Amino acid sequence: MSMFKFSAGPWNVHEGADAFGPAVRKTITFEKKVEMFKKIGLDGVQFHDDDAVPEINELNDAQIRARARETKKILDHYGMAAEFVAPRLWMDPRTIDGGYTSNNPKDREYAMWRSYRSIDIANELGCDKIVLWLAREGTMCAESKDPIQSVNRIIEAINKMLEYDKNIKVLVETKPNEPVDRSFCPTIGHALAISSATVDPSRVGALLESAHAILAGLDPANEIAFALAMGKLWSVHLNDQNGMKYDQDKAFGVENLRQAFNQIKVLVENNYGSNGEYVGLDVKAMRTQKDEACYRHIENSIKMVEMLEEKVKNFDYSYQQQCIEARDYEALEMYIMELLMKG
Ligand code: XUL
Ligand code: MN
Repeated sequence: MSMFKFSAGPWNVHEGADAFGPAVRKTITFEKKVEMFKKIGLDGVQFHDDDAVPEINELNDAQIRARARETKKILDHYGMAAEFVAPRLWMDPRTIDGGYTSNNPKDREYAMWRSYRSIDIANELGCDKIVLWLAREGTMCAESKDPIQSVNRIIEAINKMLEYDKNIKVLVETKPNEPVDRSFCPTIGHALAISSATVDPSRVGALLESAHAILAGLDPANEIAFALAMGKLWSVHLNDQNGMKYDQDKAFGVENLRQAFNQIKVLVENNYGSNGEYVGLDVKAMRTQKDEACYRHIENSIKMVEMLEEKVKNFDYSYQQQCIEARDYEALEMYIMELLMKG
C-alpha cells in the first residue's frame, strides 16, 4: 500500500496515433476512463481545460462553468478528485507562435482568455492548482522572439492569473524542448526564478516531470530535491525516458531503476504528499498495446512506485552512514545495486 495519492490525465489513455501513423485503439469516453482510473487505484484526475470542457472555444464563460459542473458530477460519482487544470495553449491556430510569448498581441490575449477560463474550471472542479506546461513559450528560430521580453511576458501572464483569483496556485511544469527547440523555462531552477519575480511567489511553485528533466540532461531526483528544498514541489509527473530524444513518457522506472529509486527515496524522506500533493503519472501506452490492455502502463507505474517505496523502507541508513564515514562510495553504490536487484 502506497503512502501517496496518485493521479493521471485522460490523455494518458489514448488511441495511439503518433507523428508517423494514425490511431490504433478505440476511443474511450471520459466517464469510462474515470471509472477505470478509480478501479486501478488512482485518486485524482489531471485536466487540460478542454478535457474538462470539450469545445471550450465555442462556449461563453457561463456555458464553460456549466459544462465544468457536468464533469464534476462524473468525478463525484466515482469518488475522484480533480488535481489541476492546465490551459492547452499549443493546439489552436492562435497559439502557433506560443501563447503568452506570441509575437501577436491578439494571440497573447487569447492565451489569457484560456488561462482565466482554466481558473474558472478549476473552481468548478474544486481544485486550486493551475499547471502551466509552457509548450510553445520558446522558439523554433532563436531570433524570432526577444528572450528577455519573453521571460517578462510569462511573469506578466502569471501575475494576471494570480490577480484574477486570490486563491489559485500556479505550478510551472518545466521542459527544455519539444515542441519548441529552445524553451524560455527549461528547468526547475528557471521556474523558481520566475516564481520569485511574480507578485505573489507564495502561490507559484513547480511540477517536475521525470522525462523532462532527463531531456534537459538533468537527474530528475535532484530536480525534485531542488524544488523540495525551496518548498515548491507541488506536483510531479513520474515517468521514464531513454536518453535525450523525443519525449517518451514511458512507464515510471522502466528505463533507469536507480534513478527511479532516488526519486521515490527523496519523495518519501521528505514526506511528499503531506500537504495533499499527488504523485501524478504522465505516462503513455506503447502504440503496440491492444485495447484491452491500454491501462497497463499506468498500473505498472503505480506498482513501480509501490515496490520502490518498499525498497526505501528497507534502506539501511546506518550502513549508508558507515560508507560515508569511510568515504567508501564504491561500497555504497554496490549496496544500492544489491538492494535493487535482490528480491
Ligand atoms: C507534455 C506534458 C503535458 C503536461 C500537461 O510534455 O507533460 O502533458 O503534463 O499539460
Ligand atoms: Mn507532464
